Amino acid sequence: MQKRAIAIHDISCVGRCSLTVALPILSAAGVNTSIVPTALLSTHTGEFTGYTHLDLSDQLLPIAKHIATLGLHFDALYSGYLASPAQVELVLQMIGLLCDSQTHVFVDPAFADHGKLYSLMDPTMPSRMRALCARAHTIVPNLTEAAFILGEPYLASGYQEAYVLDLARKLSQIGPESIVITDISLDPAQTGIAVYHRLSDDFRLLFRPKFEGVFHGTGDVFASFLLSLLLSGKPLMEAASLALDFIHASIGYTLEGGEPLRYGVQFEYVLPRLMAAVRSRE
Ligand code: PXL
Repeated sequence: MQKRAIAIHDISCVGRCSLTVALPILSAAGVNTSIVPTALLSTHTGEFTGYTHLDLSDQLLPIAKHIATLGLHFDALYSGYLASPAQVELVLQMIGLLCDSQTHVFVDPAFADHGKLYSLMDPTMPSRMRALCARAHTIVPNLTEAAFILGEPYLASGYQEAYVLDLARKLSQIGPESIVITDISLDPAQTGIAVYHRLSDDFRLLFRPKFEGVFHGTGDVFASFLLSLLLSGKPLMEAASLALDFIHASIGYTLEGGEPLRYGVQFEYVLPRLMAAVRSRE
C-alpha cells in the first residue's frame, strides 16, 4: 500500500526549505503527501531581508479538524519550522486529531542553527519544542537545537563523542526512540550526524568530507530524505547513512553550480538516487 504522510511546515516561496523541499522529496519517494502550511513567507529568514510573513495559526485547527473527518490513516506526521510557540501547542493538538497508534511522529525542531535562534524565533521556542519532541518517535535536531532543547551548553567545536552521546541519550529520555543529530564535527575536515536508538542503545557517528559554507535549508532536505527512506522500510542506521550521502551530494552539486547559497541546495539532481534507493526494497 502507498504510504501517506502529512507535512506541517511553512511555505517559503523562494529559498528551498520546509514545504518546498518536503513535498517534492517525499513525493519522489512515492509517499502520498498532504500538507498543512503554518506560515507563508516570501523567502526563508536566513540571509534575506525584507521578507513577508503571514502567520497561519488560525487555520491549523480548522484544517486538522476537517481532515480528521475524512477518516484517513497517516503513516507519518512530519512537523518542521513553526512560526511561534503557540503553533507548537496547536501541532500537539493536531497530533491528537490526525494520528493513530501506527502513525510515526517525526519532528524536525527547526528553530536554530550555529548556536543562534533563527530570526523571528521566540526565546521560549526551545522549551516548547521539548514538549513536541516528547510526543515524537523520531527527532532530527541539529547540534544547536539539541543543546537548546536540553538547556545544555552548545559547543561549536572542540567537543568529543561523549558530549554528543550524552545529548542523544538525554533527548531520548524526553520520549523519542530515534534521535538523529545533524551538524556534528569532531574534526574540522569532516561533518556528519549522530544516530541513536534508545531501545538498542545503539549509537553511531557518521561523517563525510566537510564543505565550507552555510547551507540554508539543508536540515529540511536531510530530514525529508531521512523520513522518505524510513517510510520505505529502511532501518534507521541505513536510512540515516543514505540521507547523509544524499545531502552531501546535494551540497556538492550546489557548489559546482555556483548559485548563491541563500537559494538552498540542489537536491533535485539527487532525487533519482533517492528513487532508486527506495525501489531497492522491492
Ligand atoms: O530551514 C529552516 C527554515 C524554515 N522556514 C523558514 C526559515 C528557516 C530557516 O531559516 O527561516 C521560514
